[in-house]
Amino acid sequence: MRHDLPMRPIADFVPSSRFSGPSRPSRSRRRPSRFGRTAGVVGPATLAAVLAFTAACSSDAVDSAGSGDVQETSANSEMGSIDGGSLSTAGPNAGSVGSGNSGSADGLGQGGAAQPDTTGEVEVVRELGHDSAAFTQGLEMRDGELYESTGDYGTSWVSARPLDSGPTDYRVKTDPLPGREFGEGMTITGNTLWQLTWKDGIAYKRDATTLEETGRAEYDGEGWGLCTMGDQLVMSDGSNKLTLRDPETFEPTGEINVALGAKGVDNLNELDCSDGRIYANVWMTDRIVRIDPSSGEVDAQWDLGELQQPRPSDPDAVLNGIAKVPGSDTFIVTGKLWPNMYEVRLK
Ligand SMILES: [Ca+2]
Repeated sequence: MRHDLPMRPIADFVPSSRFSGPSRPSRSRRRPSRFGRTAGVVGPATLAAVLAFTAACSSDAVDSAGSGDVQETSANSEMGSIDGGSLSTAGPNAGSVGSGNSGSADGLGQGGAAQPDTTGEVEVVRELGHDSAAFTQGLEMRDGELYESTGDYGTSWVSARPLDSGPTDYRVKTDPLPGREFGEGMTITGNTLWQLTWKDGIAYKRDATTLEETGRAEYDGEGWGLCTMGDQLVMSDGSNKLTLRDPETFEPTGEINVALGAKGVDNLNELDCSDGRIYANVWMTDRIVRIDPSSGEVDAQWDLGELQQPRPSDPDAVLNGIAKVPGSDTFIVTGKLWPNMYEVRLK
């Protein structure tokens, strides 16, 4: 199945009426308090991580998003603008984001910076089944298998199954976390899988094949999304700040503050690190943004509001879950409690 979704203004996919009722289930997450930072990258380790990530991705850099209408800026040219890891909003596009006069109709500026009110094209390649009991918090692919972490109290597990298997034909699925813990995003680095918790401050370290627990780490603040960027982990906490972490110890090593133009992009949730970029679901919207890790700038964004319609009635059943399909130019995307996943190209 294939159909192309029309572009529409971003104003059309800010939280819709189905999310704005007077009461929201208690398990829903509340808006965090940390807002308002502008784009930037902090810390020398950040620079090293970005450079390593860019190098690691150079072989297939921007192979998907760089096609079609998307006009990429050379990551290397932006790397050159970072000076000793200090806060950077430099780069050739600084100041152009949101200026309203440098963008093209595809949602990107001439230099690769997104315009606030336009989006890229979403091409749906095919529809797949998804476990509608999965409160999706993390999605990632490795060796042809789809790994998923889920949330909510009592239903926070991690699973793995072949991508083309039935939606509940799991090769392995863990027991739920203790009922007081709320699972969040996950990522695989080497043979380790890290699983976050929302407010519990615990990152579970698991064998990536068996999903057996092999250790734990503690962290401050909330855990939302996670992905692996070269030799660093990238973690979201619901604000516009992404924290870089050591993949062995989980210790923080740097930060990326994400903005579109001069405005911080809050509620960054599930993440995918690929193509030299960080992709993020924006919680409670149908929006995926693409972040340049060297600057924190959103350089493209997409509206996935046409997927999984009609949506499940549960107000928590929002878009969440993005995983690059290795070796391809497509992503698997889904939502919490959705009966379907979609393989898409984000152009
Ligand atoms: Ca992911």
